[in-house]
Amino acid sequence: MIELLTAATPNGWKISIALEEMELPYTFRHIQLSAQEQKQDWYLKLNPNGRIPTIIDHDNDDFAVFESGAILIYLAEKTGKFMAKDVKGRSLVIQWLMFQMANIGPMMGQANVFYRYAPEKIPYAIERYQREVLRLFDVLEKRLADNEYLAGSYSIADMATWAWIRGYSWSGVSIDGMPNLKRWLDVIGERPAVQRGMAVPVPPQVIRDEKEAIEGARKILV
Ligand SMILES: N[C@@H](CCC(=O)N[C@@H](CS)C(=O)NCC(=O)O)C(=O)O
Repeated sequence: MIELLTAATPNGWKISIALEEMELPYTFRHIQLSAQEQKQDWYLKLNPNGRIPTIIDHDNDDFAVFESGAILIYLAEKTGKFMAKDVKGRSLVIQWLMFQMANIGPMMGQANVFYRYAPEKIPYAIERYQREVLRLFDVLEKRLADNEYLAGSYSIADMATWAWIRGYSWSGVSIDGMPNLKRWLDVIGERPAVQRGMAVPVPPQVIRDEKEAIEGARKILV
């Protein structure tokens, strides 16, 4: 059985979505980020970066995996699902997964920090990160104009990217004028496994009280 250590954030949802899509049995443990549970010694032994998500594969010598992109690749290779097996197809999935890991997540994360959480509003920082987020969205929009999904078939790259893009309004940007991105967001959002994954560890609507979300995020920003 896989154990998922997670919280209700985009990087956490990627993995619960993937576990649901892959129909892998799993248990989950909610890590209380605002209580800094992710910085405790027992957790750092599993994830030296002190962030969620982490998985422990109890069917594979209690093997722990951290970094959400690495977890997705591990699960795809374990199940043989949602990642092509030929060299080029596999590379395409990894390219778009890396694009999410290195760009979409970090830039939307910074846009959220400066637009939503920072007690002091710094227009230069807000504009810089929102502009970069929109540039990245345009890369996706162009890719999705000719492709139903990012890497051909629906893959772990879509799961990882979708979990972030769905929160575009939280970053203070709009996807108006991006019909392909909107189509892709809607199609993936309708998948029953995605909806089940989004309810782990708590359904998004439960935590979408804006004030509570901002206070929680401020507690972990250093
Ligand atoms: N690159 C990491 C990023 C993980 C990450 O930033 N997780 C956030 C939640 S989305 C977190 O645990 N924050 C708590 C903290 O910074 O202490 C991954 O993809 O796994």
